[in-house]
Amino acid sequence: MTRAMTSEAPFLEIPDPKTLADEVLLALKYRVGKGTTVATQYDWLTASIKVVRDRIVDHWMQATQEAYAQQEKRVYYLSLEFLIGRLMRDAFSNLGLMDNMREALSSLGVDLDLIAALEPDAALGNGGLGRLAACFMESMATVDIPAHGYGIRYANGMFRQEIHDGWQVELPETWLDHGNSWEFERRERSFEVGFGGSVESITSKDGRLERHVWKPTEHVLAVAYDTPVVGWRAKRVNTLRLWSGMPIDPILLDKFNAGDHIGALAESNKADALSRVLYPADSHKAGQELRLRQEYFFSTASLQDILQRHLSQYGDLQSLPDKAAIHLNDTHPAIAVPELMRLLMDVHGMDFDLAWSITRRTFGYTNHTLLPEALESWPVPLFERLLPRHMQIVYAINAEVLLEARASDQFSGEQISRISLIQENGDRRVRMGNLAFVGSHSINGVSALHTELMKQTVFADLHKLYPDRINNKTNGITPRRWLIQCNPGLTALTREAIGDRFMDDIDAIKGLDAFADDAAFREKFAAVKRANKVRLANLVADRLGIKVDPSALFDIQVKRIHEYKRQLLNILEAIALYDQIRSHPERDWMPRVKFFGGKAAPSYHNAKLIIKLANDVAKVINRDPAVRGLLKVVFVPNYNVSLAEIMMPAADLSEQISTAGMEASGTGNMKFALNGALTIGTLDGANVEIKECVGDDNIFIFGLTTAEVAERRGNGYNPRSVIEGSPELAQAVAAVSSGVFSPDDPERYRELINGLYQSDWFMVAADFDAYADAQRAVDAVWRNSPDWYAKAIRNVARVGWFSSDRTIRQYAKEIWNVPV
Ligand code: 26V
Repeated sequence: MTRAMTSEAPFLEIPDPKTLADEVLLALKYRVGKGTTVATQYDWLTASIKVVRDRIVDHWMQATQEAYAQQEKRVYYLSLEFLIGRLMRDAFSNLGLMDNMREALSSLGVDLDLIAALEPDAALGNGGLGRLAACFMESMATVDIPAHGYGIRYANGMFRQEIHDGWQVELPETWLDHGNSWEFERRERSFEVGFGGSVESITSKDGRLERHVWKPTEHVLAVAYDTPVVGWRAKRVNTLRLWSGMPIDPILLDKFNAGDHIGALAESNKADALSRVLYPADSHKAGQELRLRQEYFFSTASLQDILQRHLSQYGDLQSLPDKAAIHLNDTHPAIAVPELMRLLMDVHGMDFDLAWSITRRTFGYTNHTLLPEALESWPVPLFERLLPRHMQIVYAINAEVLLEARASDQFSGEQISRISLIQENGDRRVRMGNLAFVGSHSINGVSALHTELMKQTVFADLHKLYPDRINNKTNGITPRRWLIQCNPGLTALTREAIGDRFMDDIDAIKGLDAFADDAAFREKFAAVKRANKVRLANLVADRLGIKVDPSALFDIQVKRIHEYKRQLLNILEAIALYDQIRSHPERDWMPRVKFFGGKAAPSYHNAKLIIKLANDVAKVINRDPAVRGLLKVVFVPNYNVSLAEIMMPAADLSEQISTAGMEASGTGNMKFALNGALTIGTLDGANVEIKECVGDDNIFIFGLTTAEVAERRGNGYNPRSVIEGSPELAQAVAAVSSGVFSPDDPERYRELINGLYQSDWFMVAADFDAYADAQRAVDAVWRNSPDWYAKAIRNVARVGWFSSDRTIRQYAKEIWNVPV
């Protein structure tokens, strides 16, 4: 073993390929129980993961011991979603093992890329919010913060999407079929979780109320599964602890022994259900009881774990806020606020005031959406039935907050009712956003614009009451996964141009800016982009049988399908362009491929219809000889992290076209720009800040601003007159509603289009002409290839700020109060 000075990892011991090959053989024999002659590709994958995991464990133990010995403050990141993707490449790369491992495997006749492709995606999240949590875990390890992620180990993560005859079909994703080589099951680390029942009040002899005891009627066990998360150059290894539901044995045994086999099975199913499936909706009401059960299940298990760790180290819970920062990723774990109160008061005997002070000093909360339909609230009767003690505590907190609000003498009755944790009009509901807000010392938005809008809209009154709490932390992405691993070509070219410093300090990527004007460099950059496009073209040819030309402009919109993200605007523009190409064959059109990808919530009718429309439009355009290959439309099924890793590096144009004010931040926008795509986008979410960084000349901004959207909505927006006033749009809309793309069912899109005429809440019509003009401006720049690549290079050079390392350092300094 040498202390290698490879540029990949100068601080690490890098074993030579021979050593690694021997380790893989040993793992294959003793961990998998196979010899080389019978080993499947999958066995080689397992053996390789075990080898790298063993090395990670060494660093893990060290980090854990250090955190303990130094009495470091720990960060606990509570999230119902961690959209991790594959881990093997991440681990090889962060440990500096990629090259030697490739060589080691090759010496054994194994192809690293081939086995890497067999690793299932850990898809324990819906989209941006879950992927952000995964980037944060990697960044916390990288910037050396002692942190634990807490979530649920869903047996079925995000569904697998197939497209049948243009329609989305959802299939279960069984990512654990071959086991999970990364995780450690911790049967001994398990906690009881109760539901239902009643609350007993214990009084002292003289009749004073002493404490409350919750007597739940249902009990399950939360069992921990740990996955190590390794940072860049293995600086630190942190833990992602995911909970799995299990029946409590004695109950099961009792029932079984009493001959109640069905009852025993029912217990077991109930416990199982808690960690069976991820809710596949990201901004659509879940509302089901099981969802609230999942939220409580993982919140209480995590808090019990945190308190146990704290008590065993410090012996006293008063110091909790000094040694633990607990972060709520959206309102999904907001039930942790009354749960911590319950544990502190009912189990550890504190009074309300002390418990409340500790609680507020410990929690921070991030809001990820302003969409009213995604703001969580639970019906009071359901809340009360499932969590009777928490209901009492919510009322007690509410009384405290409302008292404070009234005493401040600055609120009307209506404002007070908006501050209340209980929504009183209509059915009574518990507002989880308000609960998370009042229980936290910091509430942050995820882009500058989003944070301002939070202050003006959902949290206006609470912000007035607690003016120091709302702050901004613009999102970020980890450059390890989203540049170094997914784009080795661009990484190598950048190293050649500016050296290796950017790999440790992404700010240094600024150095590329000077190369934008270097013709030779631009050509190399274009060659890298082309190779990435060829890779995507091959994938599309293999999977879909569609041939696309890598020299065409690759225009990509990949993200969840939602009306506010306006895939419909993009499709309508494709139709208009199609029409133009047919009507004006004499013009010199620039060839373009429009790629779409993304999943729709299974219950979201319009989103599923939009997927069908994209596929219907693709079918017509791709087959029409009059188009002469100048335009292709491709819907790539089952968009997930692994597909993103192929699509982001292959993009020329990044579509970020949400209705202004509706996308909290976006993080795909950052990944595309870092990989050298130019953005076409609205002034929404982090696009605003991306524009500031890359400069107005290197981005295509169009459309209404947030203020203009509000103004139009307020002043009687009339989409019909807008559609009629735009010949291109009118034509495209007429084609869709008359069945040009759905001859088998001409009525298919009638309602979707009626929605445009009647309300067009998402301002598709209002922004159409500006969008189409921006697309023609894109064509003009694309035509001048040196200019295009100069802009693309400037994008790469100028978006280092959107690294999640920067975001995490800001959280550490300004919210968590941990050193970085
Ligand atoms: C809401 C719900 C509602 C009930 C059903 C299940 C469910 C699951 C997730 C959510 C949260 C939606 C919020 C969200 O994903 N926001 C996204 O967060 C990204 C990271 O901050 C940000 O970049 C995106 O703009 C934002 O839409």
